[in-house]
Amino acid sequence: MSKPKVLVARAIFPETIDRLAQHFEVESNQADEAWSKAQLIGKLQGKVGVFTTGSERIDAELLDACPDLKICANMAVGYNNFDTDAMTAHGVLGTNAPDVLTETTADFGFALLMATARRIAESEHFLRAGKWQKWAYDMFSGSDIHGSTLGIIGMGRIGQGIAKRGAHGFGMKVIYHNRSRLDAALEAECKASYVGKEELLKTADHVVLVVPYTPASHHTIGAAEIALMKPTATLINIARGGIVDDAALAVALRERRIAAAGLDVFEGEPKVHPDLLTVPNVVLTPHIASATVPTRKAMADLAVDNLVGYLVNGKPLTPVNPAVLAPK
Ligand code: 8YV
Repeated sequence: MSKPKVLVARAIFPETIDRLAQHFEVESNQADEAWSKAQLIGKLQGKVGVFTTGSERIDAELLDACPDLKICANMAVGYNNFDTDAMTAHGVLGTNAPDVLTETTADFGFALLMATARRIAESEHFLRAGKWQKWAYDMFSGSDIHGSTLGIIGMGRIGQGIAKRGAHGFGMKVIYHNRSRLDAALEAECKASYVGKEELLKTADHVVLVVPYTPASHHTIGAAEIALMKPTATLINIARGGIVDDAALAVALRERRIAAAGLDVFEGEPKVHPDLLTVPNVVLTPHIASATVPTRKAMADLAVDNLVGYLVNGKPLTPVNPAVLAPK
């Protein structure tokens, strides 16, 4: 009997392809070619499953053109590349890769916060450029992490990981804002207090964004929100491009309305707003918050488990539109 056909849209660990090949006829993209939407649609003909990363947009146009498709397995916890309503309407399941990246991503959020507040990247560029001629009392003075107030917007699993690191490791006072309040036991575990968004922006020394991207969270932070922040504050975005108005942030950084920002995600990435590239008080990284080898392997494994789970055993592990699974 011939095996079901699946497509892997981006280059991935060879062992991921090997695992898939045990169950499926696999077409891969180990050359990591940039496929246009039309090319992706062409490759998906006859495929029942696709292994995606956050970069492939799965929408009604693609689904209309790919009638064989049954499942899109994202190697990412975020799935704003999926039009889940259109997928559900087409009977196509989406899965994501939660949990396996929580601690790694929280580590990175904290690293970016430290690098930003303590001006690590900016001072390293200064040193590499041969500008370090003498010590000075105020050279690259930043702001403290320990004992300061950490404001987290988006208190899901990654937000909670950052809260615990701040409260337990650095004695920070942690405040958070979220669509819904955590239960008392979780708040106690994270040593975090719930506040309104405005209060958070006004009182936090460091604001970390960890909300999923949806039309409602678009520009959660724009000029008006930045204006509420302390002039000494830092802003960290490890969530998604589009959560911050990057153009407004660049202006605020240039005018020193806040002290600094650390960004791992960008509107329209991999393009970066040109004004962000020219302001010194921002740390820029290319969407690497989950990038450790064990975590990326675990994310790829979970995407494979979802493809096998659904297409072979009828039981996906982490569906994002479970309505597709409901008995008709
Ligand atoms: C991924 C991420 O590496 O999981 C997510 O939502 O943002 C990252 O961990 C990226 O989306 C590529 O799949």
